[in-house]
Amino acid sequence: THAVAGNLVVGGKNFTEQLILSSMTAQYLSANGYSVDLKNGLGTTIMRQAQESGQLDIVWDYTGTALIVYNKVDEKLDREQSYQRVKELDAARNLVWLAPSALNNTYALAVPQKRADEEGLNSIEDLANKINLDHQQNRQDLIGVDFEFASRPDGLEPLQKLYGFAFERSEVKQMDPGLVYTALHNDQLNVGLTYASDGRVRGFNLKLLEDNKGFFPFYSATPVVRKEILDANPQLADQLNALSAKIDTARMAEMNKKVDIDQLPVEQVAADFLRNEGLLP
Ligand code: PBE
Repeated sequence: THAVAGNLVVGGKNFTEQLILSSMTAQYLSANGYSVDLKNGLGTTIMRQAQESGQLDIVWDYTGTALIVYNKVDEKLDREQSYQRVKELDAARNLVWLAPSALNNTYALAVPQKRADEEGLNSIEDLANKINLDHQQNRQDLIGVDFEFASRPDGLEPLQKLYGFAFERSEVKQMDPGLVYTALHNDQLNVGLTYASDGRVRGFNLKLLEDNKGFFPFYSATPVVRKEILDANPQLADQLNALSAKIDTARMAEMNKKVDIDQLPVEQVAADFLRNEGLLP
């Protein structure tokens, strides 16, 4: 492998929050004297493989994703237990989970608030009852999901199994995660898969259905770094932990909204946040 002090590769996934977090991390570390490459726009599995094989040094990943998708743990764990378990499991692969942020980006099923009010939808259980009734009466409903959710072990199939309902294949529309919000907003879907910290949840006045059976785990966003890189850069862990300490769900949703609703550039939103928090000169 190629751990060289001062030359860091920051990775990121392909949705707005990840573009912001990875840009923020790259700008922050550059300002602290590191030379940094940024490689974002990756799917979850690709990003993970790239980090395991040493092509990415630093990423932001989510505890629930590591627990269920990478490690196939199906035990129900609370926030702290999830973090500890993932940290332990990844230590064996020389990947270090630094301090978790207070950002919990859970998946959520959402409907426009207006429709939630009209149809009395508060929880996923309410949705399941509605879908079952509609199917009995030969009515179709459409759900929009991103490509990962359609096949993840923390995704659509196991969720439906727990709640006792099932969309027909023809009722499931797979699309880019960002398109779900627009389609919901335009009444082209009955229900959509959203990310709780996405700025368009509030921007488009969507109601997140309560996960009343506790299907989803905690998804604490956390900097994950190859151990070799931390060993070669003795200040890096403290620096990334200082950044992680500034991030929570409300602040992240606000940044996501600035990009997706107000249409500001990712780099600018990331830089403004760092400057406001005193992390950029
Ligand atoms: N999440 C919600 C997904 C995408 C958004 C954090 C659980 C993930 O990146 O793993």
